[in-house]
Amino acid sequence: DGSKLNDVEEYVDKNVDQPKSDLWGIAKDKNIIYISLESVQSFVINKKINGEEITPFLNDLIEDSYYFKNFYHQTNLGKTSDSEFIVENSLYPLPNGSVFFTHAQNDYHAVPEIIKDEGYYSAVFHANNKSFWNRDVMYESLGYDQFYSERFYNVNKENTIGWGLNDKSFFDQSIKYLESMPKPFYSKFITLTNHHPFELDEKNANIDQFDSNSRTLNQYFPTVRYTDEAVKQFFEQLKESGLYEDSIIILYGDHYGISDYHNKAMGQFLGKKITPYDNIQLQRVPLIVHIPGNEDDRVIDKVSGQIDLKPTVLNMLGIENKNDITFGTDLFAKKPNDFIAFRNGDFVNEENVFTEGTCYDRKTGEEVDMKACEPLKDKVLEELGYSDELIYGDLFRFFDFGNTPNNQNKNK
Ligand code: GP9
Ligand code: MN
Repeated sequence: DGSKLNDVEEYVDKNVDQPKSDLWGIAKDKNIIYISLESVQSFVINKKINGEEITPFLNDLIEDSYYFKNFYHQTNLGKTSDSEFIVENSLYPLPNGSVFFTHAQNDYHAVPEIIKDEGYYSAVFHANNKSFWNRDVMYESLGYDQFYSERFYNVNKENTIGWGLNDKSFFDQSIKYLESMPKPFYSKFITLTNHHPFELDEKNANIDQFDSNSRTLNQYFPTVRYTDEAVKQFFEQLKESGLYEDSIIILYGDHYGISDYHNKAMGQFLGKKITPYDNIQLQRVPLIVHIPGNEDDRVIDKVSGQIDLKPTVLNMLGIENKNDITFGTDLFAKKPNDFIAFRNGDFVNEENVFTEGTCYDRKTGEEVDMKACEPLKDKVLEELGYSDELIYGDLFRFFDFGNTPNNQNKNK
């Protein structure tokens, strides 16, 4: 009922600030191109293997972009689908199962729906079966106009790696759809090649494997490199097609690729013993915001997470979205985030990392008195609970967004 919604609104009004940043409106009427980098974690950025950069293109791109080096994925069992859910809604994923499966018929107030009223066309590109993660159903609820799934691609033995169509062919075959789309558009490309178990034939592997007792970690580096090369090729094609200048390109890692099961090998690669603190720090994934022609490029070290992308993008587009419920805040706004919450109640803020019941100093990784983490512990659980209530109760049904008169899944 509506009274529960009041509680959530009250909490968000009190606790989630929505300041405007200097970048307000910088993307006005531009295309948005999201690239979801399958299983890419930040620990590969600016790192080498046998003298070779793992991600030479991303490393270069970072020099010419905003790079958030303390950006965390916040996904749970829904993996890629959770990352999509968080990014589009600025809500948390569910504690058990993928919300893409369990609550696909809910009312949402996702970015594709909000920007439809500003004349934006929206599409997802992902060369997997459309019903994987129940995407075909969920994308309608999120307000997407078009889903270029596997059936829009020519997939054969030659262009298949691991789970399906390789990333290079995926981008190559996508560009014609992108060119013919109504402008401005809001688009999302979901890569696939760098997926567990990170299989890659020798002729496509352009850097060495790592040498450890973990086959998974060993194979990870050449497939990450493959995706890096595919993204490089995509940027070239965007430039050739003339779309590049009018677009803002946002790349992010969807979730970890290497689980803590491989900590011994990971410790060998990083040259240290992996502690619970390190396990949290390994949940960092790259976030690169590339604005063609922008000279204000820098590395931003504030603590941030996937939950912040929706308000960030809406602010960049210059869209007033006052009447909404989001748990994240604009990444470019001055005020630092209070905290980044993980689904199990662990959290990170500027000072501390809290995990496995222990409080750490975020900068040094040293254990500190629990007093430092105590005040946020309950607040994080409270916030996760409010997000869950919204989803379980389908509370957006009762919400008056005010600024969007026709927000009822217009693409249905
Ligand atoms: C499947 C792709 C990978 O379509 O998104 O899914 P994941 O296993 O990473 O959730
Ligand atoms: Mn994934």
